[in-house]
Order: sequence, then C-alpha cells, then structure tokens
Amino acid sequence: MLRPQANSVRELISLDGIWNFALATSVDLEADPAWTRTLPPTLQIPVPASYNDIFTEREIQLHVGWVFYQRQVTVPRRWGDARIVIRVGAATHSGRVYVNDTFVTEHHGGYMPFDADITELVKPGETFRLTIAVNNELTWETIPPGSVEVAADGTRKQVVRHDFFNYSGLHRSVQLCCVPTNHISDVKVVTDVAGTAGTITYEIETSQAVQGSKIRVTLVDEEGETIAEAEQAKGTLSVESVHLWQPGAAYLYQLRVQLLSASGTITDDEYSVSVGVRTVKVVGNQIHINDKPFYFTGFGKHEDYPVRGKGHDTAFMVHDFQLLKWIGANSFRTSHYPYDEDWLDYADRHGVVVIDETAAVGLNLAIIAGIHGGTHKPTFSPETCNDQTRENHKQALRELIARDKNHPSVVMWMVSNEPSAHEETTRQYFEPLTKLTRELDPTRPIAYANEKQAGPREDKIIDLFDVVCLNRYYGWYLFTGDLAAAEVGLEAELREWEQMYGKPIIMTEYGADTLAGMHTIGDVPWSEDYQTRLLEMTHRVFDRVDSVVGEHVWNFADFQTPTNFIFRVDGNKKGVFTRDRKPKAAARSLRQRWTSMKK
Ligand code: GCB
Repeated sequence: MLRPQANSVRELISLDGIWNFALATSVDLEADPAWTRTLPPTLQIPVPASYNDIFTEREIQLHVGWVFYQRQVTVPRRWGDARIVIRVGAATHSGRVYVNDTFVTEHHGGYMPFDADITELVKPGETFRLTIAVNNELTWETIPPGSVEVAADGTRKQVVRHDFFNYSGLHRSVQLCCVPTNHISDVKVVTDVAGTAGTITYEIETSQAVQGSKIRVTLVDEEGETIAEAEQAKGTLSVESVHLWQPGAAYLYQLRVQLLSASGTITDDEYSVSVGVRTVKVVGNQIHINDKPFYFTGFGKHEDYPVRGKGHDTAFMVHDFQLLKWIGANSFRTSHYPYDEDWLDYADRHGVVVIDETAAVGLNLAIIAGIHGGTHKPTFSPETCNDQTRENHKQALRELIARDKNHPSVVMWMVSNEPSAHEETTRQYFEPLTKLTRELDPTRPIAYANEKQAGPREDKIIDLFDVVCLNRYYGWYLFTGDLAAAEVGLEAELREWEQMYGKPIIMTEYGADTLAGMHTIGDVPWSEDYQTRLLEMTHRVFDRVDSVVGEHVWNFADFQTPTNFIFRVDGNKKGVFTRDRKPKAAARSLRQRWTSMKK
C-alpha cells in the first residue's frame, strides 16, 4: 500500500479534527451497532489522539473494549469518476470502518495504516456518515500480546505485558483520497553503490495491466535535473557521480513514476518516491553504512506525550528531532512499535538513522510490564503465545516492510523486543519469522532486543540474527547503587558476547529512572547525578569493547506506563528529557560525549 499523496491527479482530504465519540455499551460489537445511528455530540474528541487522557473520567481512561468515532464526510463533486479510498493511519489495536450502515473493512494491529476502496458506497457531491469502531483489547494472539481479566463484578481490566500505557484510539490521521482508477499500486526501490556510481533498482506495480498505457520513470536530483529515464515497470537506473545518502548528510533523489495514456499525452496517474542511495552491511563485528563503520548514538523512544498520549503530533515530532540534533544523536529506535510515517520521512530528509521495530513486545512471561516477576509458564505454548500469535507476528512483519521498505533512514529491522530467548520453544517460534523477514528484505540486517535472562550462554536464537542488540540495566536493576560492581559486570558480559559470537553489539537500552530536580552527592538512584554517572560508567565500558557499535539510552523522554504498579512514579522516568522535553543533567553529559565523538 502506498502512502497517500496529493499531486496533479491524486487528491487528499484530511478528516482530522473533532469527531463525535462514544464508548460501546457492550463487549459484543453487534449488540451495539452505533454505526447505524448518528452519535450525539455529548462526547467529542480530537483525531489524532489517544482518548484515554482527553477526558477526566476513569471509565474512559481505563476503558477496555470497543469505542466509536463518528463524523460526516462530504465527497467533492469534482471526484466524478475516480476511485475513492478511506485511509486510517492507525487504530489501536484494531479498527472497523463503516460507511453509513455498511461495514467496509477491518484491521488488526494498532500501529499500521489500512485503507479501503469505498467508491461503490459514496457519491461525489454527497455526504456520508463515517464511523470507525476501535478496540483496544490485547489477547495471547495479538501483537503485542496481553490478556483481559474479568473481576467478580464484571469489570474488565486489560493486563499488558509491556512497560507503556495502553493508549488507545485513532492515533494517526484519517484521510479521504481520490486515486485514479488505473493507478500505481506499489513502488519498490533498492539501491547499491559501486565506486562513484550508484544504482537504483525499481519495481512498479499497477492496478492492472492497463491496455496500451505506458509507464514513464524519471529520476530527478535535488537541483531538479533529470538524471535517468526509463519506460519499463522494472529496471535499474545508473547514477554516475552519485550523491550518497549519508547519516547526518542526507541527499534525496525523486523517482517520479507516471502512468500515461497510449498516446503518451495524458497522465492517468503519478507517484513520487524519495530515494536515498546508500548501502548497509554487517562486516565482521561492525555495521557499515556506505562501506564505512557506523557508530549509533541516540535513544529508544516512544510516541508518548502529555494529554494526547500516542496521538501523532508534528510539532512534538520536529522538536524531538531538534533535541536529537542538539544532543548529538545520529539515530533512534522505534521502540516498541512502528511510528507514524512522518518520522521516517523526516529522518530520510535529515539523515537520521532508524532501527525500525515491530509491535512484538512482551513475548516473555517472566517479565510483566518491564519488570521481572511474571509467571514461569512457558511463553510459547498452545495456552500462551501460540501459532496464531506467530501468524499475526508474520503479518506485522509483512506490513512493516511493505510500508517502510523504501526509507533510506531505516537500516535494520527489529523483529521483537525482549522475547524469552532463553526458552527452548522460542526458537521454533522465531525461525519462520527471521526466514520471512529475510525473504521480504534481503538488503537490511535483522535483530531482536535481548533481555538479560538470555545471557550469551542461555540465548537460543541469536544465530538467527545479524546484530546482538542488548537491553541491559547495569547499575539500575543489576548492582543497584553500586556503579563500581556494575562496571565490572557489564564489561564481563559484553566480552562474553563478543568472544562467543563475533557479531556487532548495539546496546539498545541502558539507563536509570531519574526524578528531574533531585540531586545527590553520592550514588543515590533516582537522582539526576546518578543517571549521569551511570551513563558515564557505561560509556567507559563501551569504549573498551571493540564490538560495541552503538549506544541507545533508554529513554529519550519520560513516558506514561500502566498506573496499577507502584514501581513507576507517574510513568517511567528513565528519560534524558522530561515528558515535556526539558533536559535532565545527563543531557549535557551525553551532548558532550556525542558531539565530540570521532567514530
Ligand atoms: C526494558 C523494556 C522497556 C522498559 C525498560 C525499563 O527492558 O524493553 O520497555 O521500559 O526495560 O525501564 O524497565
């Protein structure tokens, strides 16, 4: 599916803004078919936004099950004979779309777009009632997994297996699109470099083999000069003296695809893709971008903001990118789910490197919401994460790679965060997933984020991946308050990974919860001074271990977590910035390190 685009033949109408909103009165959606009636404006809600923190009622904040979003939409009269498509950026965790009384489509997975052709159901010049039902329940089969507990009084409670609040709703833009009937349905590009020349191998899919229509492909550089042209649906374009897409120095060509009428004079459809020419390779214990070792500096992030929860916000996004630049970060990980496509477009444009993660977080029964102490039942079994979970995980990978394959900023696929890699059955679960990921994209390395139970001797799956990504909390969950012992422990573990596997190592999480404003002379956890010293200790170790090729602090900013645990204080406070993006003391220390790094 191509991201909607407005151009000379395609049009877009944003349906963002205020919608009418209601909680479903029944667990069974069909028992409360709200789409068949007009919802009163008693509750109104902005789109995009999570609904949880918009209202003051606990009943809404902690609601489990279906909710309804509804608004009226008018189709422009001028959209006469075109194809009309509705596109939902994300409905977390599943969504169903209705046009007037008619069911149109449904989608599972809360962080991916979906669309549907509604041409037959609407008329240009007329208004229709659009209802989107959104469900936030997580089960053993969903990605991410979770379970719903029902109390004696019938109250339903969502148990999540991950350390972030179960924000729900329409988190990304909803759009009404006008696409030509004969249209371009997909464009795929893969780039390579040989000496000073670059190649762009492309593949175009169209809605059908339109009789007599022609394809025209034009590659344009940043000055607007045409560099190469072609007339086939598949091919390779060569670029002499190529401008590479480099971390910190992006260069984007435009690949303009046109579908032309037989005479070649009328454009049936057109679509442009930004292309960054670059290569990514794992070479021994290093990761090379454009044949040069790359060292990752940055963070694991979250899409998480006050009031709007996981609702995408371009002002916050651009500000976050400015803070990344200020602190000297060259990369980030989309922990723990794929982010809004705007993040990747912006990263492409500004040369920021991205590790792109699926929503497969929490496939580990020994951990509950980020903390040890879950049950010791097997994680993968018919009663827990099962064959259906794996099928849904495969689908999540297919959708992620289909959506993000063309982004030069994306250099690695993160298949899962902290699965129980120490359990025997985990391998059977992951082998088909890594095989599928490599089939879908043989050009990028793949990884999973390892949790400490699966140390170098216990891990059953690391050979299926290219890079060792470790989430480790030496000085926080391990050797709490004792940075000297933490330093010894961390170095010993890293050296073991290095010697046993010889792969590049990225520390994808390390850090300390920190209450902004708390200062101490000694090593006292929760103080700004302790966070700073813990990060500095960790960096001393990284600098001594050759295979460490990246450091992503957990987390960029403080973020909201489930509210039924006492080990989080109004959220996870491991941010280097507060939730409203104020720097803690550690930010200065990181900035000092990252802006003076030679690597
Ligand atoms: C982890 C998880 C992350 C948590 C973090 C923590 O290992 O990957 O989601 O937020 O630990 O702070 O405990």
